[in-house]
Amino acid sequence: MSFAALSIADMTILSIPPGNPDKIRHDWTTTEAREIIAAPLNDLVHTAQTFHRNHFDANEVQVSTLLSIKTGGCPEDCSYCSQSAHNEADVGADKLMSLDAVRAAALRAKDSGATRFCMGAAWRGPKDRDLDAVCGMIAEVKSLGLESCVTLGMLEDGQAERLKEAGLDYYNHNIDTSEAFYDEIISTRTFDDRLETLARVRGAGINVCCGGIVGMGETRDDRADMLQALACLPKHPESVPLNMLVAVPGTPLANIEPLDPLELIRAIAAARIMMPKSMVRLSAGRLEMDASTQALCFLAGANSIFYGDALLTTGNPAQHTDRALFDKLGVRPMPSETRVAE
Ligand code: SAM
Ligand code: DTB
Ligand code: SF4
Repeated sequence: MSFAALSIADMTILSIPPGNPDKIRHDWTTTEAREIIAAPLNDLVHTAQTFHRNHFDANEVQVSTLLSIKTGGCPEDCSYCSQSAHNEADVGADKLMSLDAVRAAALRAKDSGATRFCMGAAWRGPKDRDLDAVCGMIAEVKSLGLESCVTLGMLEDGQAERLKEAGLDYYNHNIDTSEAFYDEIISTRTFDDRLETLARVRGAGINVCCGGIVGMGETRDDRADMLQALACLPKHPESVPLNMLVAVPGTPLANIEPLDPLELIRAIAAARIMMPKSMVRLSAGRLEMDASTQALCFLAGANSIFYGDALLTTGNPAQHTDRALFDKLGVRPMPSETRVAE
């Protein structure tokens, strides 16, 4: 398939009302994905923006706030991560946060305009007693009228069902990179382990938030292959976070050469074309990006961000900076709503 053919096909599809399931494909080939991500940038961004407008208000961006409820001391060896006990980053190992502290943080997030509250824990997977505590946190977040999301690592049988029962809206579990590059980044689990947890989350009827990281030394083809894997899941993830690596001192990737931001923009545009109804989140790495790069990310189809001064262990733009960015771009926060991709 040539990219030109994709654009022509899209013109036909555009006359179909938005939401037409015919447009949602789960049979992308890696050849197609690699052609799309490498297309001339103007064609790529134009097509992505056209797809974007078919399903979304192009001036709305969903706003999530992130909280690390259990920081550091993680047994996994993810080479990008400050929280791995295998790495030398300057992050201690904390205990699970109290329910009161979580409630207070969720209230602050709500007051500042976030619609989704995401809680992250540095675990390989939750123990059952940890899960009880997290279920209490989810119920609390829901009672404030916020959407809830957690990322707790790999799940065992029955754990996803318990989270669903507690009212969980989204589970974040990233495939992080292509299957071929996976072993270069993590050795304590496999790509298939991640897919297994994603299937458990789906099976329990929880929305899936799944994406990855760019800038870890992978090739453009690896980025295309990662997106192809996401777009060929039985159902597209409702939310696709694309993180630009935050190179943390003390991690094996600390001194890696920064990736050209245009490569992130290409990845976002390809994600938008291949998973047109998913929310694509411009996630980690915004602190290092200028307003023009972020504007291009939105033009390429990103429509969600993390809002608040911190991510998990690293920084994020100050809230007043993001409000100024939204004003400058004429972007509005997206009203709360749980979207369902296909
Ligand atoms: N421990 C759980 C897990 O790995 O699934 C949840 C927390 S983990 C920090 C969530 C995701 O954050 C990772 O899968 C990775 O995609 C992203 N992430 C972690 N450190 C990052 C970094 N330094 N730069 C960019 N993204 C990062
Ligand atoms: C995701 O894809 N990005 C978020 C969230 N899911 C949990 C985490 C970004 C972490 C960035 C590095 C840090 O702050 O430690
Ligand atoms: Fe642990 Fe998650 Fe960090 Fe990997 S990414 S070391 S699993 S907290």
